[in-house]
Amino acid sequence: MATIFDKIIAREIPADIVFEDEHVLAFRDIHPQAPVHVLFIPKHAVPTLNDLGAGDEAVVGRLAMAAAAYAKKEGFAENGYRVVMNCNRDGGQTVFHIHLHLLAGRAMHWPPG
Ligand code: DGP
Repeated sequence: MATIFDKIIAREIPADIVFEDEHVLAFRDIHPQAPVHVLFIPKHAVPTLNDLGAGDEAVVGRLAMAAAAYAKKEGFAENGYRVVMNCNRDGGQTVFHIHLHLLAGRAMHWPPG
C-alpha cells in the first residue's frame, strides 16, 4: 500500500531532502525529536522489518551506511548519534514503509521510552 513516503519519493509532496542515491532517500523528520532528526528510507517500499525477504539483504545495510556517511559528513559522528527502526504497534511504527531514524545533536537516554 502506498504511504506518504512514496509521495515524498515521487516529489508529490515536499520534504527537506538531505541525501539521495539510486536506492536511498533521506529527509528531515516533520516532528523532530532531536536537533538532527533525519529519516533514511529505501526507494523500494517494504512495509515493516517483518516483510524483508530473500533479495532484501542489502536494504537495511544501505540505510545504515547512508546514515553513517551523513553523520561523518555533518561532523557529529565522533560525538555520536542514535539510529532507530520502529516495527508495528508496540514498536511505535506509524508509517508503513521501513525507515531508519537518525537522531543527533543531544545526548540520548537509555532505556528509550
Ligand atoms: P515511525 O513512528 O517510526 O513510523 O516514524 C514515522 C516518522 O515519519 C515520524 O517521526 C514523523 C515522520 N513523518 C510522517 N509524515 C511525514 C511527512 O509527511 N514528512 C516528513 N518529513 N516526515 C513525516
